[in-house]
Amino acid sequence: MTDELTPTTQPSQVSPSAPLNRPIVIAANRLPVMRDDNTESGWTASPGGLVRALLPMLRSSGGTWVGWTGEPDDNAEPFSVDGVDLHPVPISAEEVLLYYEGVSNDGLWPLYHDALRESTYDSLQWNAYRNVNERFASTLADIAPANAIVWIHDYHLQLVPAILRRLRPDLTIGFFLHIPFPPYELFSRLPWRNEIIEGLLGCDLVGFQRPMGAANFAACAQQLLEVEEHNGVIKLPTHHASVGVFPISIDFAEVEEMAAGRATRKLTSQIRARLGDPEVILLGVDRLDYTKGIGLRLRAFDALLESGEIDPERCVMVQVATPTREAVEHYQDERREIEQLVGEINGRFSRIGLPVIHYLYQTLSYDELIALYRAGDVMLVTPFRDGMNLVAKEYAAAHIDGDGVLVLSEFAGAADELTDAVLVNPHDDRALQRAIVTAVEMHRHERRQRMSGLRQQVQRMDVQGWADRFLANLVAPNSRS
Ligand code: GDG
Repeated sequence: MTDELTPTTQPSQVSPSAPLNRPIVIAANRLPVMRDDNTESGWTASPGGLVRALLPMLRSSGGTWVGWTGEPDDNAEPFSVDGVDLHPVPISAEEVLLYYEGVSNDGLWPLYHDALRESTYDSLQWNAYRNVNERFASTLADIAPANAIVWIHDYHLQLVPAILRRLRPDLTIGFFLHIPFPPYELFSRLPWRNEIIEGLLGCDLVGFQRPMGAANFAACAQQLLEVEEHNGVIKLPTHHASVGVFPISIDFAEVEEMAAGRATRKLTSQIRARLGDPEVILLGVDRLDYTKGIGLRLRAFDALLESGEIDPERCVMVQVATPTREAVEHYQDERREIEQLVGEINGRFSRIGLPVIHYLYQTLSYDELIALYRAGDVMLVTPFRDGMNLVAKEYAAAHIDGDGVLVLSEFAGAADELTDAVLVNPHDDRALQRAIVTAVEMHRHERRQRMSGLRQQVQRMDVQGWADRFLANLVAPNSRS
């Protein structure tokens, strides 16, 4: 990377100021709601900081969220939840296979995460991806009020910005990529590489989690389309596209408040008791995804039990692996491998009534998750590659007792900010084992000092600040003139 890219190598600095006073329209593959028979509308807001940060903004700006309901061939009419207008985009069962499971999750996902699995490039799938992107763009063009701000999210919708700009040049268009953007050497494998870059350059502002993602994108644009990037701005005949860094975060206050509740405290004690009151609880919480490094972590734990560096009478591990993308073959393989490993390790090191690994292939309630974070003495976040990793930030926010150690992969976006974690290269098996032992044996004084640093950082840079900074940069004059 050259120094010319410096403006994109630090989180963007324009600070939020006055409210935007312009309608905002959000587009993401999924609507921020799930079906709930106990509510009048039949829907309830999905859990998660992103939804909580964006919904109030939409409510006050009179904006809309455009996305898929998650059910194939669902022709749901526009509806409202908690005062926010939602506009469904229908996706057929065939498109789910081709656009969602195919291009998005079997093609782009592995490639953008350093090609950890073989990616599929199929022109039939790509046609479906393009069609769905065109449908999103024309829906946005139909419903966005004049001069609105449109904020598009993630790798499923990378063609939308350019199509939308052609249809509605009056709009201000931003895009945020939640996952890493790969280096040119990997990205250039894609048969549709130019189309994706052209799609994203339809934006006024393209945002990334880490400086490297922004720099990779700018380099790909320069190499593939021969555009000039200067000070984080790419000048195009129709407009200027800015490139910036906006590390996403969580709702710190909400997690902290939940962690402090009496019910959580009770549940945390129950969890510890049910685990046999061990001295140290090691915890992993991930979607069961091959990027998250669950297998590496289990193998490191296995090696430490084998060598005697970790005593199964003192330490237990809890691994929550949330079901995800179960129709994609790579995910079925990953699940089989992890479950075999858990079985082997438990077979050798458990005692009757006291498994050494407690494995849950389940989605827990958020309350249970927060209680589990509180119970965890050592949190293991060891992805091979991750855009940010919100679990790392949630763990710090939940540790209101000021104790607990985070072991964090250098390859997670969170590693840029959470420098008080025990940072590790998870590809180095011995280094990962050493990091786990360091965390387990760490002196209380050091644990508290590091946890205080982690909590301050997450509190200072929460999800509301992230959304405000992105929007402030999107409407800032220097991003478009
Ligand atoms: C993508 C990027 C980036 C997990 N298990 C349960 C549960 N969760 C929640 C966690 C957390 C979220 O899911 C996972 O977020 P991550 O950031 O760790 O990972 P991805 O899903 O891969 O997200 C990632 C993120 O987008 C945001 O930009 O950080 O890098 O890959 O919030 O709490 N929630 C509940 N039960 C579970 O069992 N309720």
